Amino acid sequence: MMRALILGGITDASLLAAEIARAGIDAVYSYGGRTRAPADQPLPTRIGGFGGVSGLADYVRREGITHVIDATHPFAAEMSRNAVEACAETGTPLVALERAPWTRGPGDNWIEVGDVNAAGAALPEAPTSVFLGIGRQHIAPFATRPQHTYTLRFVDPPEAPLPFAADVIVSRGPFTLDGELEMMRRRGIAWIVARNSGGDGARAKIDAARMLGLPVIMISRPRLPERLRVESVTEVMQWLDHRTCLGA
Ligand code: 3Y8
Ligand code: NAP
Repeated sequence: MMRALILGGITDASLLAAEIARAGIDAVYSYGGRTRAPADQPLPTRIGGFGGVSGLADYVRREGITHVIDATHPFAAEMSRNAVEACAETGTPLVALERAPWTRGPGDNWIEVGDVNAAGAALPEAPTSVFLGIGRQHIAPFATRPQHTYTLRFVDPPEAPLPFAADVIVSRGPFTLDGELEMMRRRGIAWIVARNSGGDGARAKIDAARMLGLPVIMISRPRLPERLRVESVTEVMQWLDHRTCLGA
């Protein structure tokens, strides 16, 4: 009897959960517990870590999970690595639902860097106004460049003092082009730092930067282990059908 575990946390995972619920497939949706009030899902939902690879393997065995879909954000690298290891250990079929990265288009002024430390180093020395569209967890490297005026955007209000002076917008997205243009103009933003998340929910800042002729420091995705990867909910549903036909 099929029972799927969705490692979720982003829009695509919510779209998948809706499709799985509509198909009447027995499944559990899992959040990491990063935000105070994550969006409701049409499936039984668990919140919080599993306890590393062994914790996830134990969960899979205990809960009789027969299929795992890693629908986490492309930068949720530790969760994705743990899923590959735990599924190998338990012999559980795994597929990753991972949207394509954004690609530079005509008019895009991108400086592509490998990680958030390199992103800080790519900023100019002279004081300027920077929008950090990279959330809350990985902003420490910018503390070594306090000469800039920073605008941050978090899902929830900051609980601890920030590592550097900054203005915080609290908003969970998805974001609109008009909203991003208005924010950047009003704040006189001259540089944008972004992660190459892909998808539509955070793309508006990239389009706004192009329209305003602003440079974007684009952090490329972490390398993930080899695993079966699809880019659409439809392909995940076909994979589930196929596995069921095989009686897997
Ligand atoms: C908890 C689930 C929806 C889902 C919204 C998408 C869109 C906005 C792109 C910017 C970039 C950022 C951030 C972002 C994106 C959507 C989508 C997407 C980027 C929620 C959610 C959870 C999280 C966790 C949160 C991180 C943070 C990252 C903000 C829910 C809203 C910056 C990633 O405070 C914290 O600890 C937040 C942590 C991981 C990155 C970071 O390191 O701070 N997402 N985001 C998930 C969980 O607990 O398992 O609360 O409902 C989901 C969404 N995040 O349609 O409503 O692409 O799907 N989320 C990045 O790309 O750099 C925002 O502001 O422009
Ligand atoms: P991460 O660094 O890859 O994972 C760190 C640990 O958090 C994992 O080892 C696991 O703990 C726990 N975890 C992460 N995602 C989980 C999930 N969906 N269900 C249960 N436990 C989870 O993760 P992250 O980058 O902080 O992302 C956390 C969540 O936010 C994910 O759901 C992700 O999809 C979502 N999100 C992340 C980003 C981003 O920029 N990283 C953007 C949007 C949404 P244990 O080891 O204890 O199991």
